[in-house]
Amino acid sequence: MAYANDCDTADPVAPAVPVVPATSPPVTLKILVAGGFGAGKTTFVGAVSEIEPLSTEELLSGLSEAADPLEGVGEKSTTTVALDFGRITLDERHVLYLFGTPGQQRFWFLWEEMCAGALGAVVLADTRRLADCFAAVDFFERRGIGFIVAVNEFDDGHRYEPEEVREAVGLGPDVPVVRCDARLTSSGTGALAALVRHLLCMSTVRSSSAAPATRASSVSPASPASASPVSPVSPASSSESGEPS
Ligand SMILES: Nc1nc2c(ncn2[C@@H]2O[C@H](COP(=O)(O)OP(=O)(O)OP(=O)(O)O)[C@@H](O)[C@H]2O)c(=O)[nH]1
Ligand SMILES: [Mg+2]
Repeated sequence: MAYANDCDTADPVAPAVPVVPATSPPVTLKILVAGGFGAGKTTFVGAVSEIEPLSTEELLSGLSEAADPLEGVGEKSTTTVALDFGRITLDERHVLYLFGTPGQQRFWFLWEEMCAGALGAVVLADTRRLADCFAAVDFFERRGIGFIVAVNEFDDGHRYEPEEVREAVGLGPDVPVVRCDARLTSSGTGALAALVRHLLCMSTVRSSSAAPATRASSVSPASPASASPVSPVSPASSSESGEPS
């Protein structure tokens, strides 16, 4: 039987989407969970990970308290000194790797390496110390890495409307702000789903704005190259104080 349209997938002999051999390794997707000191990053990764998460918790010392005051997170006794790592298998072809960043300022130098190849990030905000998420927001904005802000609502924290948080943090209208409880798997996966929707939306906008530039460059090879939608890490990095460099 002849088909009038190549996109017709009814032909079982010639599927429109190539079948990937089942033996090839799954595609791995990297997502960061960032935010200020004690915002709930380790808790978040632990709640959504299907494996026992790798965490690098150490007891807080008096010295670290001098650098990162415990005001607002007084119940905390440990901190992440390197990273948290978790995994979510989406399907047999796609696996999500979650990397939780360390929150204390003295470990921010690790963020640069951790963000290499990251698809996007969840920035956890603790409304008791909202300003602590500014550094993470700046970090991802400067590198063009898509992120959402997930407001982790602690029991003793004030409940703000998402739009109030957007205004206080100075987020653009496109950045989603969601509420979450980092202790709950369903809440964490909801935040991750919001991030993936945002990344898909960003990628659609980038491809449609890149299309005319591609056409122009086919006419004139000297036209400036359009930004690559698949390269989330821009070469620019900040050396300003108060932010991971
Ligand atoms: N009530 C409440 N407690 C939470 C929530 N999320 C985290 N916690 C608690 O807050 C404390 C700090 O959480 P962590 O997950 O260690 O925070 P973190 O961001 O990884 O901390 P650092 O790595 O030190 O920056 C822990 O005792 C958690 O149990 C939440 O949504 N609600
Ligand atoms: Mg932690």
